[in-house]
Amino acid sequence: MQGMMIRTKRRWQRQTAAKRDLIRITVLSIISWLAIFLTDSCRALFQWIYDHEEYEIDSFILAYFITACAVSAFAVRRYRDLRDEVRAREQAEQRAHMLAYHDPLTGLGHRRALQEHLEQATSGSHDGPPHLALIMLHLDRFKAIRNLHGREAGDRLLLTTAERISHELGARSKGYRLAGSEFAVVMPVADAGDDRPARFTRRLLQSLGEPFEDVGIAHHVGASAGIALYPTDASDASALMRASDIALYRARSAGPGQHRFYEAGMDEQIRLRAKLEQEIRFGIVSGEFCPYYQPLIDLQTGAKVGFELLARWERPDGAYIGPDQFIPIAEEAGLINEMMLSLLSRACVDARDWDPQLTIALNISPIQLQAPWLSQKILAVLARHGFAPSRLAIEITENAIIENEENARYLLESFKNQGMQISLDDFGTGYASLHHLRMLPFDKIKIDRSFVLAMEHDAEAYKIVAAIAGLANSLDLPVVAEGVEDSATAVKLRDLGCTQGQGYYFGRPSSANVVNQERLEQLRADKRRNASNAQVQQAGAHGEDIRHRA
Ligand code: G
Ligand code: G
Ligand code: MN
Repeated sequence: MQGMMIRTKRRWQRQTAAKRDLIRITVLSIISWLAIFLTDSCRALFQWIYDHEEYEIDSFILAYFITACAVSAFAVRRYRDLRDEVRAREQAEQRAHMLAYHDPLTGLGHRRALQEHLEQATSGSHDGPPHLALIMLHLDRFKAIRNLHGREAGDRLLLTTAERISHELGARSKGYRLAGSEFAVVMPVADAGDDRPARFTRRLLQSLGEPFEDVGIAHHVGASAGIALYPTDASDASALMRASDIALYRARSAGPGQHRFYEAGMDEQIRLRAKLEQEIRFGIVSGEFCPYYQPLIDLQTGAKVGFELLARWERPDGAYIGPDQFIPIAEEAGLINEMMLSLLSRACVDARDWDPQLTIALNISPIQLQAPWLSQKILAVLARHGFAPSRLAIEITENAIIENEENARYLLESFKNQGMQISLDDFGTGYASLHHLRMLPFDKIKIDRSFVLAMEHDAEAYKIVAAIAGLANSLDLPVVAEGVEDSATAVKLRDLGCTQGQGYYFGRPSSANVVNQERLEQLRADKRRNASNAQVQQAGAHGEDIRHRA
C-alpha cells in the first residue's frame, strides 16, 4: 500500500511539472507575440531581412519553421505514446494492488489489507483514537464439506459466505477473507460499551448457520466468532488481531456456532495450554503416557475376548489429567501419532504373555486419518514386537469418516489389507450412514455408551440400542455395547443380540500390572478348580451372571 502511494505521488509530481512547463511556454509565447505585435518588431525584422538579402535569412526562417513543425508533430506523438504507457502502467498497478490486497475468489480484502487498515486506524493520525471491534470468523464445517464434496463446492461455499457477510455489513464496516475458511470484519464502534458488535455477530452467525444450498444439496456449515475491541483490549493492530484470534480459539473450543469476546484471563489460559503442550511433548519422550486396558466380554459365553487400550497420563507430580484433556492438545500440537505409536509399542510388550486370542483395540483420532503412512507405522511397531496384526483392532469414530471420507477409505483398506480389524466406535452419536456401513470394511460396531447407560430408564434409548443391534445383525456385523454398568443391562443386551459388552460391570480400565495380577489369580483359580475337579457343578450354579462365566 505504501509503495503504491509513493508511486502515485511521483506520477502526480511528474504530471504537475509537465503542466507547469506547458503554462510557462504558453505564457512566454503570448508575451513574445504581444511584444512582437506591440513593438512592431516584425516589420523592422522584415525590413532588415529585405535590406540584407545576401544573408539568405528567409531560407533560414523557412527551414526553422519546417523543423519546428516536425518537432511539434514528434512531440505530440511522443506525448500520446507516453500517455498510453502511463495508462497501461496504471492499470497493471491497479491489478497488482488488487491481487496483493484482495482475495481473488471473494473479492474481499485479505490479511495484508486488514493489517494495513488496522495499522492506519490505530496509528493515532486521526483526531482522537477511534473505537473499533475486530470480529474474526471461522466456518465450522467447511473443511469436512470441502473434503466430501470437492474443491469447487468449497469455493462456491466461500463465495456465498462472503455474500452473506457483505449483506450483513453496515456502511462503515468492512469484511475480509484471511485464509481458508477464516473471515474478519472491522466495525467502528461508539465506545467499549457499544453492543453493536455483539448484535452484529449474533445476526451474522445466525445467517451463516442457515443451510447453504448448492446444486440441490443443503450444507450445514455454521461459524464461530471471536471479538476484540480497540483500544480496550489491545493497543495496536497486531495485538488486536492476536486478541480476537484468542477469543476465536476460545469460541471454537466451546463448540460450533459460538462467539466470545476477548477477556484478559484468556492470555493466561493460552499460556497454561502452551505449558501443558510442552509437558505432553516431554511426557511422550519420557514414557509418562501409559496404556490402560478395559476388557471386552463375549456376552454369550462371558469369556474375555480382548481389551480396549485407553491412554492415561501418569505425571511425575501425581496430578491426574484425563485423556479428554490431553488427547485434544496432542492432536492440535501434532503429537497424537507419536503418542499413539508409543502407547501401542508398550501394549505390545505388556501383551506378550497374555492369551494370544485376546485382541487389543486402539483408538484412532479423526485427525490421524490425515497421515497416509499411518498403517505402515503401526505395522512396523507390530513387526518389531512380533505382535500379530490380526490381534489389533482399530477403533475409529463415525465423524472421523465423514470428515475425511477419501483418506478414511484409503486407510481403512490398508489396515484391512495388513490383517487388522476395524471397529466403528461411539456408533449413534455421529453422522455415519447406512451407505458407510455397507461400503467401508468394518468388522464390528460399538454402540455408544450414552444409549446403553440410558436404556434402563429411557424407553427411547432402549429402542435405539435394539434397532442398532438389529441393523448390525442383519448386516452380519458383530456389535459391542459400551458402558455396561450392571448385570441386568448385560443380560438385556445379550437378549437384544449384542455380541460383546464393555463397561465398569466387566472391569474398569486398569494398568498392565493389574491385568497381570488378575491373570495370575485366574490361572491359580483355574488350577485349584482343576485340582478339585469341581468346575462342572460351579458352572451350573452361576445362573445369569455373565461376568462370572469368564
Ligand atoms: O477413559 P476414557 O476417559 O479413557 O477416555 C476418554 C476419551 O479419550 C474416549 O473417547 C477415548 O476414546 C479417548 N481415548 C482414550 N485413549 C485414547 C488414545 O490412545 N487415542 C485416542 N485417539 N483417543 C483415546
Ligand atoms: O469413546 P470410547 O468408547 O473410546 O471411550 C471409552 C470411554 O468410556 C473411556 O472414557 C472409559 O473410561 C469410559 N467407560 C468405559 N466403561 C464405562 C462404563 O461402564 N461407564 C461409563 N460411564 N464410562 C465407561
Ligand atoms: Mn473407543
